[in-house]
This record gives sequence, C-alpha cells and structure tokens, in this order.
Amino acid sequence: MTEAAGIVVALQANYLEVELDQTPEQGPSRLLCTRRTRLSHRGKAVHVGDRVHVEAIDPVQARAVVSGVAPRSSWLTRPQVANVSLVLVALAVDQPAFDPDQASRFLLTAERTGSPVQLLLTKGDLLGEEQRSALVQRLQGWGYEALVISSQTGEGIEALRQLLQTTELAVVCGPSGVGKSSVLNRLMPHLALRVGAVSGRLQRGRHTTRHVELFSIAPGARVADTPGFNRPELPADLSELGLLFPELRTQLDPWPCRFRDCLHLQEPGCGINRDWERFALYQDALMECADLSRPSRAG
Ligand SMILES: Nc1nc2c(ncn2[C@@H]2O[C@H](COP(=O)(O)OP(=O)(O)OP(=O)(O)O)[C@@H](O)[C@H]2O)c(=O)[nH]1
Ligand SMILES: [Mg+2]
Ligand SMILES: [Zn+2]
Repeated sequence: MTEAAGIVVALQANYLEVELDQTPEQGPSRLLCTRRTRLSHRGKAVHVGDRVHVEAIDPVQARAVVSGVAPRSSWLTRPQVANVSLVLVALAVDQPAFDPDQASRFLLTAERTGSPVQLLLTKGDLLGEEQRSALVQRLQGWGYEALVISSQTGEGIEALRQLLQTTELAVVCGPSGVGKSSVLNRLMPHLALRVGAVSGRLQRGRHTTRHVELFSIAPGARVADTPGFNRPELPADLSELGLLFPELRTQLDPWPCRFRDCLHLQEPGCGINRDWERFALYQDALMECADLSRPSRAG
C-alpha cells in the first residue's frame, strides 16, 4: 500500500501526524507527514481534524506525504479544529472563578461552528449543592443544559463518556486551568496528559497544554484536548450574532421583527423580548463588533 486516507490528529512544527482510516496489515497506522508543495502553494492550511489523502507511504520510517485535503464540514476558529461534530465548552465552577463574559465568548465561538454545543461545568466538587444548582439554572436561562463533572470525585464522568463514545469528533475547549486535560486523563488514564496547578490571586491556569491533539475514545469516536486561553474574540459578523445566542435564536423563528435586518436594539417594530440575562451582553457584543467592522479611517 503506498497511498491511503486518514485524519490529521496533531501538528508538530512543519509535520502533520496522520492516523490512517484502515490499519494496514503491515506497518504503522500513524504516520509523520509533510505536505505536497502544491498544497502549501495554494495557501491551503491543513489542520487537526482534516481528512487527508496520503501518498508515498514509507512503512519502515512511518513517514508519508499529504497530497489532498477533503472539504470541511465545520470549522472551529479558535482553537483551530476542522470537522468538529460537538464542541464541549469547559468552564470551572471555581478556580478559576466562573466569568460570564468569558463564558459567553467561548460559547459564541463554539456556536459559530454550527455544530451542537455542550457546556461542561468542571470542578463540581468545589461548590456546595445550593450554589451549584443556582449556576446550572442560570445557564439554563442562556439555553444550555450544563453537565456538571468532577475529575476528582468522578461525578458526571460516565455520562460524559457515553456522550463522547457516540460522537465522531468532539473538541474540549475553555480557559486555561479549568481541567480539560484532567478530565481526559480521568476518562482515559493511559493518556497521562500533563496537567498544571492554577496559581495566583486570580487562580489562572498556566497554559499547560500547548497543542491540539485528537485521541481515540471508541471506534469512530475521537476527542480533542486543546490549549486553554482566556479571552476569545467576538465574531465579526453583526447579522449573525443574534443566532449565536440560543435564548435569542429561539425567538427569531419565525422572524418577529418588522425589518429583515433588525439587530434588536432600538429599531421600530422589533418583536423580541428583552427580558433575558445576556441581553446586555448581546448589546455590548454588537457594539464591539460594529467598532471592529468599521473601516479604518487611515488614508
Ligand atoms: N478540585 C478539582 N481540581 C481539578 C479538577 N480537575 C482538574 N483540577 C485541577 O485543576 C488544575 C488544572 O488542570 P488541567 O487539567 O491542567 O487544566 P487544563 O484546562 O487542561 O489547562 P490548560 O492545559 O492550561 O488549558 C490542576 O491542578 C488539576 O489538578 C476537579 O475536578 N476538581
Ligand atoms: Mg490542558
Ligand atoms: Zn428585532
């Protein structure tokens, strides 16, 4: 066999790590690949999650060349992952403290994929019963059924395993230090991923995970660990923004406003209900987007 199909499971400097769809009778199923120059010239970046065609397989050195990339079914902008079928937004109940603005930025980024979004509340062991159900209820108001987990006590871990085992490609993303790598270790102890303590007054994470990597959790089911970061950008498309808030999205079908391009601020004939927690955040996000999309005045 000199050519085959596979999926990019990691990037390292200029190399792509590709796992083949079919384990070859002889030789390794994981190959370190370069790209055909034709691919680089077309400026087509290849990312983790991309389905690729590999050629010139050298089974002894476990090397090959990526010669083609299949069209993507979805795209997560940050962390960059292709063909995502579920985005798990991991947020800690504490350490680091729950931050609604930051949480929303992660959720909006996740919603832009068009794939289902599941909110994971990590470190459930750090919060009392009452405060916990208050937080879960608050998130229901945002349109999310949060799954509370703890890598320390094991709470919620089997429910998460069931979800992941039936998902082709799930991505765990969220701020640094919320326990993304810890939960994958709890699910798959053989991974032995590096974890880092949170520190400082703000109990921030230390950016322990440095690269996106896919791991296999069941046949046909993979999950990505990703590097945490603290403040995702807001989407720049104003007209799309409302659809990224589930609690607003449900109000927009059928369209309740007089004007097709209503942004639900002060327009006449706007038919949405403004009585939801994140409405203020939606307004702020619109303002920020508008500032971003205004053409620069230089020259
Ligand atoms: N109390 C408690 N601590 C946890 C839990 N899960 C993880 N931690 C701790 O949180 C810290 C950060 O965990 P990591 O798994 O490295 O966090 P991460 O989200 O992967 O962080 P980055 O890789 O930097 O993005 C470690 O000290 C863990 O021991 C949990 O369920 N409960
Ligand atoms: Mg990590
Ligand atoms: Zn409106």
